[in-house]
Amino acid sequence: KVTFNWEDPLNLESLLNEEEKIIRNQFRIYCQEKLMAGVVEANRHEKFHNDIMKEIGSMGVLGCTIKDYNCAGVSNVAYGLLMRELEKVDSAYRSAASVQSALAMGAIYKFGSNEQKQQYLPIMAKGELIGCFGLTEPNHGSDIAGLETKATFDEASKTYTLNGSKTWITNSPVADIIVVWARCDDKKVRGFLINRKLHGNGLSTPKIEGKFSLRASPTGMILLDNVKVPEDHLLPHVVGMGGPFTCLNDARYGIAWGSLGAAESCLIIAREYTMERRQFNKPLAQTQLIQKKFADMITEISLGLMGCYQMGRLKDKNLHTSEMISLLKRNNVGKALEIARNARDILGGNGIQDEYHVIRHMMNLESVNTYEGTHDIHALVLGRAITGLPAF
Ligand code: TGC
Ligand code: FAD
Repeated sequence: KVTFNWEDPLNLESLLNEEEKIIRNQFRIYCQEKLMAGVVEANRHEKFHNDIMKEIGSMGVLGCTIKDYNCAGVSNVAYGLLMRELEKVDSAYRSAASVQSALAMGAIYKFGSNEQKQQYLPIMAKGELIGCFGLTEPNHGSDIAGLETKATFDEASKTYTLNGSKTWITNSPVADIIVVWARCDDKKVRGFLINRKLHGNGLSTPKIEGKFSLRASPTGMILLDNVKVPEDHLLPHVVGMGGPFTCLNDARYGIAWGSLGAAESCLIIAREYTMERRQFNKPLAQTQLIQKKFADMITEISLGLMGCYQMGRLKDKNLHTSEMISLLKRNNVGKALEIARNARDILGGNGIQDEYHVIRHMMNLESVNTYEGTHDIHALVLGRAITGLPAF
């Protein structure tokens, strides 16, 4: 007899292959036993342990869709399942993994030379070198095509000199390999790899203080004051904004899965809470308003996950478009944020206490809704696709 499982209403499990289930189940144990144990302290005291990158690297999670270079080469659905497990714990850990995998390793894999790939990808996959991705600038967030950071080439020394500033950069304070997108003398945008050990003169990456969101991973600036980068650290195989945007597609896809992981955690916590908590002589769970909220939550989560699954299979066959990813990133993060806010409300006063986790997810999702293209910017991407008229 087929029974309804509220934790997997549309039976996503039946669509996964054995390899995807095994990868997901092994990683779930690490996330729930190891990462969960430290997350409240990490969030409370803004602690990021570099060892976490090594641990998740040793499990094959970093750059896991990349074939070769000691990466796992798993399906896009497996990658999504891993991001979901990470974000069930905290969006900051998924963020760190997204940036390392999709943005930093992704830029090198897609646009780097063979030498750059050999030099950096295997050690980044192990989490022994941490990457970050510098695109946003103080004067250019959503309208990033106007970026002002400059790269000037000197023929005699065969070096580029980088000047400018990037802001709101995940992991920049702890990064060893800094991917920076800059405008060259011909006004075109290109990508550069700054190896902090080799090219650190003139580079600083101050942490942004006072963050109420993603506290378990550092966010900072990248300040470039005549930083010299040899020409062999230019990413040779891309020119123009298509470069960074292509990397963003992969990270946004991971966020679409991950954000629903955070939402699932909020639902589970809220459900357990209301089964125990009695008001007016009955469990809160036995009230119509609470049950309606749960019904809305499982509906949005399960529909969102189905969309992610379909997107992942299309991505494996290279049949996806960036608009599809905009649709899912926008909707899933928006729904996850709404679910977290409702779960917070359901927990009453306890909802604002970090030991109940929900407020942490809620505050994290505020960032997730903003970064990698805001909720409204993705609406405008879809609006342009529907009408043919750019309204940015
Ligand atoms: P537009 O004229 O549309 O395009 C310029 C060129 O880029 C190409 N392109 C894309 N290519 C691949 N994938 C995409 N998603 C692409 N979107 C655009 C396009 O084909 C064109 O190529 P070409 O060869 O014809 O020149 O660009 P636009 O200037 O009108 O901008 C459109 C808009 C607003 C959608 C875009 O600027 C945008 O996406 N803005 C949002 C900025 C953003 O997402 N920033 C993210 C920063 S990184 C980050 O947040 C990391 S958080 C990490 C974490 O912790 O998880
Ligand atoms: P703005 O672009 O100034 O937007 C402000 C508001 O205006 C938004 O609501 C937006 O939707 C709205 N808006 C903008 N344009 C329009 C329009 N035409 N019509 C209607 N509304 C509009 N960037 C990186 O490069 N690398 C990173 O690793 C990274 N990590 C991040 C980590 C965190 C915690 C955060 C918060 C941000 C991070 N970012 C990163 C930056 C992020 O991508 C930007 O914050 C985001 O793209 C939005 O840019 P902005 O903050 O400048 O907002």
